[in-house]
Amino acid sequence: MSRFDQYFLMEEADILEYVREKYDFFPADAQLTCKEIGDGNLNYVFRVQDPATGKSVILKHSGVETRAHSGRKVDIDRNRIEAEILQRQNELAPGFVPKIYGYDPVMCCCAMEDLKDYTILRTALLDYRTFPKFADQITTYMVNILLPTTDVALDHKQKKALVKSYINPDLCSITEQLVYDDAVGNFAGKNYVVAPLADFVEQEVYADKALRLEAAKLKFDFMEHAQALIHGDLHSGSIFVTEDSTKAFDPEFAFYGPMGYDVGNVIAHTLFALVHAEGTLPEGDARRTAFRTWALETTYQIVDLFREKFLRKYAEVVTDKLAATEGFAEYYLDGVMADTAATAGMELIRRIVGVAKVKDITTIEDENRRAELEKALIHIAKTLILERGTIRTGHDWKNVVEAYL
Ligand code: SR1
Ligand code: MG
Repeated sequence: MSRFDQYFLMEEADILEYVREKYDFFPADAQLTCKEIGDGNLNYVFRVQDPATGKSVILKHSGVETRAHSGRKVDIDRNRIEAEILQRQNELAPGFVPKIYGYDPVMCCCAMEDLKDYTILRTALLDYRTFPKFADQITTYMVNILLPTTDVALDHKQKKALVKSYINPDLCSITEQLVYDDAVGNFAGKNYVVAPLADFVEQEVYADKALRLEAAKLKFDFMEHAQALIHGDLHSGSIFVTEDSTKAFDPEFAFYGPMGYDVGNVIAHTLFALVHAEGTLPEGDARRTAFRTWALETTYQIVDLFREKFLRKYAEVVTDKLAATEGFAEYYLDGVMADTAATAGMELIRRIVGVAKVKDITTIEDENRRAELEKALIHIAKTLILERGTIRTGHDWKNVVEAYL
């Protein structure tokens, strides 16, 4: 009999006892420390460390309710989905995700590698740090983890079994509501924006019928297009970086969905980082110029490198005979690029008007400047959504982004 045979929400002291009982990472006499370090909306993240050796491990533990105490119940199976997916992704893209040491379905607790030398990408970008290898690394990660999970590459029965295994209704419901419904309709009535942006959002977002129709189409595409096993929440807070390395984590929103959802998310948050620099550094500041150059180049490189690597990988992994027909890979990629543009557009709008805002914009203190930049992003977002079928290459993205920013 163990205290950990039945689920309960663990705190730091419980985690210390739990680690000793379940794992043999540390010597029995080690004076371990434990600290809760999570800052996300959903889970608890504990670092357990042996100060004598510096050795440490991360324990990610799910509660039945979000840690934000929103009253929202979220299936604790998300922890299983996350652990399994990270293991699968480590096989598909070795070195691009943290290592998983174990998963406990009773306590809904996953033990994983502590990436102590890494910084969360958003934190680094808010400090105006730039990462010249990021576009190359994140596109390798996305192509390598997405394409091999599709019907293009997998036996179709095996793929359908995966769709079933990774069905993730609670987390998908959050996305359906926050990214689609609330972004264009404020259906939950909880949206808010800074005062100088309010009229603009009423007219340009909530009252725009054409935009709402496209958002409805995109929401149903998100729900119905079981294309690839996607990360599902690949913003800059879900990515760790060093100068030389990129690792994606926190795939608890993962499910079978449109792969452009991941690519579009990455790009939306590169643009948020750009706007943060433009809104917080004075014009003419060398850091602002350097950051702008990096953020814009990175945005366009992500698109072009993804395209290039996607077509190369497609030829390598395709097993479906019809999907190998000349011209089909390009047709398939066009669909992914349209989803990429549209997702980036929805993500930009929802983070500006909705409840799940990002520090990139909330830390711009001058409300007028913030509203000006948010308007530019909303114009970009609307173009990305309404004209998504024509925005395919880095050059196409440049035309859209630099028309407003
Ligand atoms: C209630 S969760 C709010 C947001 O945080 C997550 O990271 C997802 O982006 C979600 O939409
Ligand atoms: Mg998260």
